Amino acid sequence: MQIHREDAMAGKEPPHAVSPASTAIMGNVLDDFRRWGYLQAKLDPLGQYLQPQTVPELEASGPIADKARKLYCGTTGIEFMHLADPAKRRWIEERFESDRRAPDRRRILSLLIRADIFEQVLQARYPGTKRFSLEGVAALIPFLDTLLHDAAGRGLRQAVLAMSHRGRLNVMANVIGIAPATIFSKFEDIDPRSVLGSGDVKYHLGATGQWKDPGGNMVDLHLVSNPSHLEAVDPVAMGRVRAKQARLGRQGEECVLPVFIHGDAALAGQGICAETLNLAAVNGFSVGGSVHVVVNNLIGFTARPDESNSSLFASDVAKRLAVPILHVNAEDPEAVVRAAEFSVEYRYTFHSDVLVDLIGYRRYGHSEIDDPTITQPIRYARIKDHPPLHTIYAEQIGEDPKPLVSEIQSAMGAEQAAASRMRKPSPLATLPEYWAPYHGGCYDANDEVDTGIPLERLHEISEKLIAYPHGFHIHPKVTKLLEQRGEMGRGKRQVDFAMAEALAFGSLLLGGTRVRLSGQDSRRGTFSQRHSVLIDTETEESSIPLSRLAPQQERFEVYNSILSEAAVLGFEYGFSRDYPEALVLWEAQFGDFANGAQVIIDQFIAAGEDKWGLLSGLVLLLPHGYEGQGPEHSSARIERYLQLAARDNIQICQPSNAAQYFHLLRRQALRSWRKPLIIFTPKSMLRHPDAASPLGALAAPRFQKVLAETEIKNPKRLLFSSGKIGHELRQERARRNDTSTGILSLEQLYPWPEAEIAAVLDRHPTAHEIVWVQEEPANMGALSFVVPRLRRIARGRQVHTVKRSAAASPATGSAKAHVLEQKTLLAASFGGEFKGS
Ligand SMILES: Cc1ncc(C[n+]2csc(CCOP(=O)(O)OP(=O)(O)O)c2C)c(N)n1
Repeated sequence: MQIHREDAMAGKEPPHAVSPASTAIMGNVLDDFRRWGYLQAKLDPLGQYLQPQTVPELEASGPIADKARKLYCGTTGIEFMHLADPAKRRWIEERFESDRRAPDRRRILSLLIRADIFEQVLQARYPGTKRFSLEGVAALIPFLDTLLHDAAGRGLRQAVLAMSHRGRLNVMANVIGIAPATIFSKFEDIDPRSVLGSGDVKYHLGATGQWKDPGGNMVDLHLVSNPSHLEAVDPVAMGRVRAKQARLGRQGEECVLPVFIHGDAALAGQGICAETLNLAAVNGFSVGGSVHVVVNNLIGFTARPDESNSSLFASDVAKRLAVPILHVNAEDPEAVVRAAEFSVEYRYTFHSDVLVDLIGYRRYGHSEIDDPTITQPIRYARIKDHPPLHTIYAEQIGEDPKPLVSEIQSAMGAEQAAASRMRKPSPLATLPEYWAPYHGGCYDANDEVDTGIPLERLHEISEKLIAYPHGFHIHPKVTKLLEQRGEMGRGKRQVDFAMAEALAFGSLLLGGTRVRLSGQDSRRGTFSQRHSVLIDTETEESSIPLSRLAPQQERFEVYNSILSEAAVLGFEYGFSRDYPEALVLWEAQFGDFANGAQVIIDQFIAAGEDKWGLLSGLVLLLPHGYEGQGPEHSSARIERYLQLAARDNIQICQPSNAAQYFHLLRRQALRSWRKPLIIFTPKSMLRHPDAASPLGALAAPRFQKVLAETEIKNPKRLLFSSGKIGHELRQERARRNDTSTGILSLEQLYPWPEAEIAAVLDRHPTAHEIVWVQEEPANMGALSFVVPRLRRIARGRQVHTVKRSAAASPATGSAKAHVLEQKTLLAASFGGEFKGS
C-alpha cells in the first residue's frame, strides 16, 4: 500500500514516452499542458464559478494532446511550471504522468459517510446552532486520513493542525478522535457556571488526540486553539511545530508536520497568510515544509470568489513560494486522496511546502442559521438538489452505503444520548508533559525566586562574552565595544543594558535554560547595541559568543526575522507554547510597530489563558521613549497593554536600569509562573550613564517592582514615573538643587505592585503631594491606569498629573518641538503648586 521513497524516486518512464524523434513536438505539447492544463481542469463540482478557461496553447489535437489533456485537465489541475528548479519539475511530471496506486475505496467511502452523517446528526439534533458544516468539502476527511497514513509511513509522529471554523468539529470527531459525545456536550452547554466570563465557543477550542488506522499506524494530533480572526493561528501553529521539532533534535522535521487548513476567502484576503508563507525557508523559522489545504467552497460568508480575490484562484498567494499547487475537484474523492499522497511525498522529498486546493461548495449558509438563498439564489437552488458526496461516491464505486449509514446513525444517537447525560464537560485537549512544572493563574509571592549572580560568576561569563576565535577579524567599533564589556565584567565600568542582557542570557544558558530571540535586526540590535553575533570583516563569517560559553550550555538562538510583526510574533508565541523551559523573546524594531501584530497580542497573548487555559512565558521587547524621533518611533503604546491587563494575565514592566533588566529577564525564566511579559525597553537610555548599573547590582537578590530612592529625606512631594523620564526628572532636580522632591520609578506596572507602593508611601508621611509624571499625552501612557490606583492608596494625599496634552498622534514630528515639550514637562513637574489636574 505504502509507496516507499525508493519506489517513488525510481521514476518509471512516463506512459506517453514514445520515440526520441517525436520527443521535441511531444515535449512542446506536453509542456503546454503541464503549464496551462490546470486552467481547463474540471474543478468546480457545481460548474458555476470556476469555468474552464480558453487557452490557445491547449487547442492542439492528436493522441499526445488527448493524453496530456487527460493527465492535466481532469479533476485535478496542477500549477508547477513556475518552479525554477528543474529537478522538482521533472519529479512532479513523473508523478503526474505515471500510474498511481489503487485507492482504498471502502475506507474512502466509510470516511465520507462518517463526515456527512456527523453533520446531519448535528443538523437534526441541534437546529439553530452554529456548527460550520463541512458538507460540500467532506473530502477533507479522506484527504487528512491519507495524508496522516502516508506521512506516518515516513516517520511522522505528531501533526499540528491549524484551521478555522469550517469543518472543525468534523475534523475533531473524524480525524483527531474526540468522542462525538464530548463534542455534542458542548452543544448542550452543560456547565455554564464553570466558564463565566471566560472560555471560548466550541468551534475555536483546541483539541488533542490520536489518529489511528487499522494497520496500526498512529500519529499524535494537536488542533491549535484558534481565535475568530481568520488565519491568525497560522504562524502560531508554525512556531509550535518548530518548538516540537526542536525538542526532538535532528529527526524533528521528519517527526512533526504542520497542516494548515485555510478558507478560500481568508487565504486570499488575510495578509498574515503571505507573511507566514514567507517564513517557509527562512533560517530559524523553517519547519521542513508545511502542507496547506484550502477548503474551497467558492464563497466567503456571502461574498463570491470575484469579490474575495483578484486572481482566478484563492491560492495564488502561495505562488510567492516555489511550491506546487494542486487544484482538485472535491467531488472526486479518489483524486483528493491522490493529492494527499502527492503532498506527503513532495514534502518529504523536498522538505518544501505544498498546497492542495479542494474545490467544492457549501451546503448551507455561512453558518447553519444563515440563509444563503438571499445572496446566491441560483447556486443554492442547485445545492438543494445536490446529493451528499457519500451517496455520489457509493454509486460511482457500486457500493450500497445504507448499512454503514444506519450503523453510524445509531452510534451517533448513542453518543448524543451520552452527551445529554453528562454533568461535567470533558476536556478536548491535554497539555504535553513538559508543561507539568509550570503554572498560570493569579500571582503568588511564593513564586518569586532570587535572580542575582555572584560577582565571580559574572566575571567568568563576561570573559567568554568578549572572546572570539583566533584569526577572527573584528570590526574596530566592535573591538571597542568588547573592550568596554570586558571592563564592565571586571567591575571597572558600569554595566549597560546590552551587557546586562548578555549576562542574563549567558547565565541562563549555563544554568540550563534555552534562549531564543528574534526580531528585525535583532542580531546586531536596531540601536547597534546588542552585537550578539560577531561578523568577520574579511569573510562575513559569524561567531556567537553566547553559543561558545561552555560545552554543556543550553542552546542560544538569535535570528533576524522577516520584516513582519504579526507572523513573527505569532510564531514566537507558538514556540513558547511548546517550549516552556526556554526564554523566548520577540523584539519589535520600535515598540510602535507591534500594532501590526495586534491580533496576536489581543487574541493569543492577552487572552489565551482566559479562553483556552493555555500559558506562555513569551517576552515582548518593545523599545519605548520620547526622544524627538516622531510619531512612530516614540511610543510603544503602554496604554494598550494596560488595557488588556486583567486577572494577572500578563506582566507589564519598564526597567529603568541595566540591573533591573537583568533581574527581570532572569525572573521570567526561573519562576515556574508562566505569563507573557511585556517589557518597554530603552533607546537613548541603552548607553546613558544614568541607566547603567554597578556590577554588584546584578548580584543583588531580585528585581524591584518599585525603585524608591533614599537621597531625599522627608520629601514634600513624590514624583512617580516609569522609564526614561525618571532619569530626566533626577537631572532636573539636581539642576534646580531641589531638596524637597522624592522620585520613584514604577518598574512593574502590572500586576500592579500595590503593597510595594503603599509601603513607600508609608515611609514618606511628609509627602503631601503625589504627582504622576509621564512623557505620553494625557490619553496615552500609563496615566489612566495608574492614577486611579494611586488615588486609592494615597490616604488622603492629593494625586496630580503631569503629561503632554491629549493628542491624536503620540508625538511631534519636530525634534525641536520635542525639546520644548520636554522642558515644559520637567518644569511642570517641579512647578510647585499643583492645581489638581
Ligand atoms: C479577520 C476576520 N475577518 C472577518 C471575519 C468574519 N468571517 C468569519 S467567516 C468569514 C468568511 C470566511 O470565508 P472563507 O475563508 O472562504 O471560509 P468559509 O467559511 O467559506 O469556509 C468571515 C468574513 C473573521 N472571522 N475574521
